[in-house]
Amino acid sequence: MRILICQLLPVLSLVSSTAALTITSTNPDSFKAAATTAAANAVASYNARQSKDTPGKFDGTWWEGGAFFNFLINYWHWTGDSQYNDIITEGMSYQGGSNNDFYPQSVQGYIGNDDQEFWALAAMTAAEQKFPDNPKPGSIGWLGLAQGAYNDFAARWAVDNSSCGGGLRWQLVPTLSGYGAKNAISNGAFFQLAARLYWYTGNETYANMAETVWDWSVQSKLFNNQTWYIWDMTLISENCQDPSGKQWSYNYGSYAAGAAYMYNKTKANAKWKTGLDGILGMTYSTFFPAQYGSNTMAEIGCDPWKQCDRDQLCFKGLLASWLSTIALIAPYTQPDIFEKLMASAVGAGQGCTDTQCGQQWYAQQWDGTSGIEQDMSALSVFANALAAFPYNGTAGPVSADNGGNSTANPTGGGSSGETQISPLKAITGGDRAGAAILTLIFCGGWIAAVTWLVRADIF
Ligand SMILES: *[C@@H]1O[C@H](CO)[C@@H](O)[C@H](O)[C@H]1NC(C)=O
Ligand SMILES: *[C@@H]1O[C@H](CO)[C@@H](O)[C@H](O)[C@H]1NC(C)=O
Ligand SMILES: *[C@@H]1O[C@H](CO)[C@@H](O)[C@H](O)[C@H]1NC(C)=O
Ligand SMILES: *[C@@H]1O[C@H](CO)[C@@H](O)[C@H](O)[C@H]1NC(C)=O
Ligand SMILES: *[C@@H]1O[C@H](CO)[C@@H](O)[C@H](O)[C@H]1NC(C)=O
Ligand SMILES: CC(=O)N[C@H]1CO[C@H](CO)[C@@H](O)[C@@H]1O
Repeated sequence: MRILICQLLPVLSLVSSTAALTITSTNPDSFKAAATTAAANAVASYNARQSKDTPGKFDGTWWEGGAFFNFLINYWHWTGDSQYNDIITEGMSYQGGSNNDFYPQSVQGYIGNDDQEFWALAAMTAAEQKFPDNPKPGSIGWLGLAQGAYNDFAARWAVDNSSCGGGLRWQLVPTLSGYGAKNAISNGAFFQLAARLYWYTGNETYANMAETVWDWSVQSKLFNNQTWYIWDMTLISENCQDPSGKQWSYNYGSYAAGAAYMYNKTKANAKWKTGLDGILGMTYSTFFPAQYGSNTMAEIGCDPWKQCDRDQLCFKGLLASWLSTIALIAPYTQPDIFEKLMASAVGAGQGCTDTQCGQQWYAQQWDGTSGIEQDMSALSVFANALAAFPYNGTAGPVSADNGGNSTANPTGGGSSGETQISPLKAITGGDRAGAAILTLIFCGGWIAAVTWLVRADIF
């Protein structure tokens, strides 16, 4: 399907205008119009997928559905266009699974903690932006689904604390190479989920978990709380003291947003303010490079060479969504964040034609790449930059004591044996080959290199 999209879109572009999506930073309607176009293009790809009989499931990847719905919820929130709400509700409820924790049977052979976390974070976005709970009788509220997933992660953390003194593994399936790693996104996204559940519900259990994950991340050397450099990966075999890997924007964004929720809920506690400022500073200097004007977002680990894989193409969209929220719950960050979101949206618009968006937001023209992931990230920055308009400043996230009414389900997930997946179970499931290949790419090859033979045997 990925190949199909790549072949299809350039052909379409021949018969349609190649004009950019022009955004004027003083005109919110230009942001809305660009978001509407990018959303339509992304949804058209979604509707054309081969796995369309399974709501929410992308071809060849599962986690991206979580990011997709997160961005479509943002789109609805900021533009008021509800035309995609039914597919959002259908996909998110379906992938909630029978255990109400975004760990459906169909994906248990191949997904990692991070994959499941992106769905849980999308559910938190739904609750915080008042995206209506699924009205179908028996449906679990978005808050409840996020709580179910949280319970899984908390259970995994508890049974697995003999290595590295805590931390979530990257992968869940012992036969996948990432099972031997504890990485930044799995822990950063769990930190953020715990912080958001605390922010929404006020339940201190979530605050304690958020603090535990943050403190562990510092101890493990995943990030340094003096320089605020965030590494991608540590290995259990090295007691998580061997940080390595490239700089990725979503690692920074996941921890920064969690710190912002903690900052807001604790009424500006210094630990969270220091952490938020530190990580944001690194985020700006790393992912808004001076050579592109210091305000236009770039995934510096792959954009310059147009070498981003499908996962990496989504990271800018995630960062845009998180920055937008950070600006609303830590208002002192608004001058910096709004300037960067605006410039990034203008740049992303220049990188699109009417039918597709590229990946280099700084190129000032379409860069020749296309795919649902490029459309998704562009959609996110167009929609989430709308937060910068003054009359939108009051449209920040809501919590249970401030207008949020998503239904809780504090006992979902957590107890279904996810923590004890057997290796045998891991080799069933339709997407195993695709997942393995993506996993290898995502890992940057260095773990993969040593385990390739083992994996090749298995798959
Ligand atoms: C590990 O888990 C055990 C049992 O749940 C608990 O008693 C212990 O304090 C935990 N250790 C760490 C380092 O979290
Ligand atoms: C807080 O959340 C935890 C974890 O789900 C739960 O066990 C506990 O009962 C909750 N406390 C309150 C006061 O709701
Ligand atoms: C950094 O982490 C260490 C160890 O957890 C802690 O003692 C120190 O207070 C932290 N510093 C900052 C600036 O948060
Ligand atoms: C927390 O967020 C609200 C908006 O949701 C904002 O009005 C308030 O100032 C924030 N608190 C702090 C300490 O920044
Ligand atoms: C939440 O409030 C909205 C109105 O703001 C209402 O339409 C919806 O039914 C409520 N949802 C629940 C789960 O009570
Ligand atoms: C949620 C919200 O308030 N959205 C508004 C943001 O600004 C645009 C442009 O004026 C409005 O159309 C949206 O309704």
